[in-house]
Amino acid sequence: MQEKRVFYERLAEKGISRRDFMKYCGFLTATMGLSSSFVPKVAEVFAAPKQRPPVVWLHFAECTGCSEAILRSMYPWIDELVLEILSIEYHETIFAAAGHQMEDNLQAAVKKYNGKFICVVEGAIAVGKPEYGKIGGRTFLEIAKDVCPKAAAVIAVGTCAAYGGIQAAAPNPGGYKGVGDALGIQPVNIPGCPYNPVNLVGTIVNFLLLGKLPALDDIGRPLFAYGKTIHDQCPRRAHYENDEFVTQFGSKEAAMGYCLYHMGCKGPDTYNNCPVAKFNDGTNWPVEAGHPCIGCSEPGFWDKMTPFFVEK
Ligand code: FSX
Ligand code: SF4
Ligand code: F3S
Repeated sequence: MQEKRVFYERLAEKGISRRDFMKYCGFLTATMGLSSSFVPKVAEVFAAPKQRPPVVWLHFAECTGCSEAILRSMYPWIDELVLEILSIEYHETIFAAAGHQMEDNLQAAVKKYNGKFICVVEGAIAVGKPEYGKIGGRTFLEIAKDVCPKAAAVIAVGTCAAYGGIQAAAPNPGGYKGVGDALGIQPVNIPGCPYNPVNLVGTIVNFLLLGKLPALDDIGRPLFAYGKTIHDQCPRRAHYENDEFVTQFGSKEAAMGYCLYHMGCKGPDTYNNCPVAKFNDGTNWPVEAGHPCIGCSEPGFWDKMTPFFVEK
C-alpha cells in the first residue's frame, strides 16, 4: 500500500495524475490485446512491481534511434523503467561507466543472473566478416554468442536487430544479419526503424503479468502489435476505396488527407500498429502527418521497399 502511495506521489510530482496513468494503462492493455479487466493488474506491474527482472541491453550495428525512442517514450519514462520496473544491469548509452569498467559490468551481470535476465538487443551482427563490428576487443558475434544463450528471453528491438536493417542492405559487405539469423535462435522481434517503445513495454508487461512472452507470428513478431497491416488500420483507407489519391505533395488532395498509395505508400505490405499506437505520446504517425509508410518494420525494407516514393 505504502509502495503504491509513494508511486502515485512521485507521478504527481512529475505532473501526471492518477487518471492520466490509468488512461495509459488502458491504452497499453488494449495494445497488448487484453480485455479491460486487466487494466488494474497492468497498473500494479508499474505501481507495485513484484519482481524487477535484470536486463542486459546490448548495442551492435545501428544508429541508436531505438534507445532514443525509449528515452523519449511517454510513460514509463526511462528513469521509471530503469529504477522501478526493470533492473538494468548493462546499457552502453545510459550508463556512466565506460571502458573496462563497463565490460566488467557485463561479465558480472551475465554471471550473476545466468538464465534469469532479459537480453534486449539493438542493432545487427556482422556474420560474414565478424571483424566489422567490435566492442572491447570482442566481435559483435562473439558477444552475442556469449550473452544471448544465457538469457531467459532475447528481445530484438528495431529492424536492425530483428532482420539486419540498413547494415544488411545490398551489397551488405559485412554479411550483417539480425540476431535470430546470426545465432540460429528465435528472439521476440520488435521491428521498426525505430520500433515503437510501447511494443517493448507491452512485451515486458506481458512477461511480468502472465509469466510468458506474447504469441508471435512466423517471423517472431508479437501478434498483438504486428497482426494487421498498416493499410487495414489506416484512417485514409476510405479514400483508397473511393479512388481518392494524392499525386503530388503540397497539393489540394494532400491537404484533404487523401490516400498516399501513388506517393509510394507501402502500408498494404507492412505489418505494424503505428495507426493505433502512434509516436511521441500518441501525437502522430507517418501517414497521418502526410508521409507515405516506407515499410520500416519489414524484413529487408531498404532493398524491398525502395524507391520509397514510387508506387510498387
Ligand atoms: Fe536500426 Fe535502432 Fe533504425 Fe536506428 O537501434 S532500426 S537504424 S532507428 O536505431 O536499430
Ligand atoms: Fe493504405 Fe497507405 Fe493509403 Fe493508408 S495511405 S490507405 S496505408 S495505401
Ligand atoms: Fe514505419 Fe510505416 Fe510505421 S514507415 S513507422 S511502419 S507507418
